[in-house]
Amino acid sequence: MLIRIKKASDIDSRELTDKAVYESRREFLRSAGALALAGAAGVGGLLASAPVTAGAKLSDYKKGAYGAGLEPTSYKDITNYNNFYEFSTDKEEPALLARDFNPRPWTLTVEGEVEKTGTFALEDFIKPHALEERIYRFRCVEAWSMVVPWIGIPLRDVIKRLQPTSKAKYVEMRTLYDPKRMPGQRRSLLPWPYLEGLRLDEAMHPLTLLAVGLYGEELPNQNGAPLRLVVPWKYGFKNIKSIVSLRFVEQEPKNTWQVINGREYGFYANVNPQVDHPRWSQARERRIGEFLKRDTLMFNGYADEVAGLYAGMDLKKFY
Ligand SMILES: Nc1nc2c(c(=O)[nH]1)N[C@H]1C(S)=C(S)[C@@H](COP(=O)(O)O)O[C@H]1N2
Ligand SMILES: [Mo]
Repeated sequence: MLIRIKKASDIDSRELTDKAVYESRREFLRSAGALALAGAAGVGGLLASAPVTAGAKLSDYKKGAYGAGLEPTSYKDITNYNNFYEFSTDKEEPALLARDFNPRPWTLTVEGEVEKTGTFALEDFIKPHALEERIYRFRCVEAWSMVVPWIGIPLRDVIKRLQPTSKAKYVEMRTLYDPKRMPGQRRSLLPWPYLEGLRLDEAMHPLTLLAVGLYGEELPNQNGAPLRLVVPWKYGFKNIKSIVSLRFVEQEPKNTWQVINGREYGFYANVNPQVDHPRWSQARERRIGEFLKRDTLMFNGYADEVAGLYAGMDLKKFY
């Protein structure tokens, strides 16, 4: 099954939730069903037979100092209203289509301007005793938001251990590319694998988290198991899921949404109510589970912590 709607460069997230994709949904689901059957029959092998570990309780984490006054969005909404194009462009389908994705074992590749290059098992990367809960606001570029009780470790702790060289100015992250396990990758919706980047000082900021869980459990597959980025002052698309590689580089990388449509999606993607998306306002947002819209906050409410990173930059130009 291959649905080619348009060239990837012609599309964006708003259109993708539109009618064309909606109409292809049945066919897509049918094909996903066929895949699950193939797995059960042993054709897809590992897919259906491996134990599903997502959802296991995490016990050893400490409570972080963030989230005072924030009411977490329900577990149901956080895990059934997702953007994860590797599985579907629909918000509700990733929960279903990612159900049999097995995120274990998982390895991470570290490359580029860093002393400790190599391939690491996830377990060597994330030390369980270092885990911390952080309740953060989460703001999608589509003008909806959530509050998520993440569990993870500051990315800075990982980066320090890897010892970037003096040439490392940015870190580039990639999602797994495996069309057998990620049915959305059989369509050329996005240039796979999904890629995101941060300036090294953004990556080293204490708020920037590598998340392995939410609501006290390992990450559900649809939320980016087993490891995803959380940068709470940036739009949702920066928060890359199911990461398999970190690459330290000198030049600013081109992130996936910027490649698709650089006029509408930039590298920085800082939440900013004063800079509208070319086709809609970013001044307000709908918090999932709430009725009335809220005002969007500068840097998503984290201005005190992060505004200094962008001192002197024209945020209309570096959007
Ligand atoms: N690999 C990958 N990462 C991704 C996406 C995606 O489609 N693929 N979607 C992004 C977008 S647009 C958003 S809003 C968030 C959604 O995260 P959530 O489903 O956990 O709420 O994931 C981001 N990370
Ligand atoms: Mo998003």
